Amino acid sequence: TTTNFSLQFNNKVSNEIKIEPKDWMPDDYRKTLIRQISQHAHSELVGMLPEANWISRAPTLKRKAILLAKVQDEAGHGLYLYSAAETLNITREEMYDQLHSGAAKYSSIFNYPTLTWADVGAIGWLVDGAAIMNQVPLCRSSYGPYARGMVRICKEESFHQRQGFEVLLTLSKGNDYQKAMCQDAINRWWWPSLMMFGPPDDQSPNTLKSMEWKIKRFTNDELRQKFVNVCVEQVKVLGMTLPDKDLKWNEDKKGYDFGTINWDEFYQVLKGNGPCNTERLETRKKAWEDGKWIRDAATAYQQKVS
Ligand code: FAQ
Repeated sequence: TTTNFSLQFNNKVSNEIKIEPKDWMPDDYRKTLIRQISQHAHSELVGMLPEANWISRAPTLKRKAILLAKVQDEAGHGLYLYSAAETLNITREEMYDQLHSGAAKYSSIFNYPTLTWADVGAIGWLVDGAAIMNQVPLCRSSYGPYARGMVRICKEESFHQRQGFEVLLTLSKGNDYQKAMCQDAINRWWWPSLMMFGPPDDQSPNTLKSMEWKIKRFTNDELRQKFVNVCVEQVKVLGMTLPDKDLKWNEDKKGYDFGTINWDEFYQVLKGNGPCNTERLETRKKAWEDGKWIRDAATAYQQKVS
């Protein structure tokens, strides 16, 4: 009976036994996973666009090769995640439709523009840094295919984060113009990076249930706080500053207090009103349409050989 299945499910979750695709699971657990994993996958795909903007203008051949590899990694992450979501009984076509129609979200962060080369560094350091903070705990997610996929993704994200930091470190040792470019990129990416962790816990409708199901292991605010603590130290190595005059060590919580996040901006970006929402979605849809001929050819070939 459903009650028995439900008991088994709860037992597995509380004993840290992974839930696998063929196991019984509550409908809402499945729905939540499909929502989170597919939106994560969409973020990886759309996330390629801001940085890809600099592939043709990278300052050296070495930087170009590194950036190309990083952007390709993001495509790979998208593919692992779509595969993980497919095990929950949704097709890739359905997921793409949801992305292209605007029914599914992707991370707010990718709706900001990449104005200078330093943005490539800031994305690696801050955006990939925030992604790692959020995703390392997802390696322990209760759903097996998601948890396993996250292991490799996190290894690659660590390399991305370091390459970004190294881009900024190089700029920070450069001339006055390069230093200013580095600081400007940090200033523009800092607050949107904090928004990546999602709304504050008391305004996050999904956190409670996702924590109970061990899909999420930490709340949005907990991860945001860890990220702030790490960045405050790392920015010192760059000899730069974070654009927040309210950053202050708080001995009681053994972490840094920080200024107020502009949640109005966050919700505007979610509604489609960020600086690059339209451009990102259009680019993504065009890539999909431009690829139609190869999908058609592959399907025709498959029919011929089978
Ligand atoms: N942007 O109740 P919660 C990357 C939505 S990293 C847009 O707190 P939840 C790597 C949320 O979906 C970025 N929407 O939701 C990379 C929900 O709306 P819904 C991707 C956001 O799920 C680097 C509503 O607000 N990472 O791609 C955002 O418990 C460089 C209420 O929020 C992941 O997806 C946001 N920032 O917690 C790639 C990690 N925050 O769905 C290329 C996995 C919240 O009900 C280059 N995901 N919303 O319509 C998660 O950990 C969670 O889904 C959270 C949100 C923490 C993002």
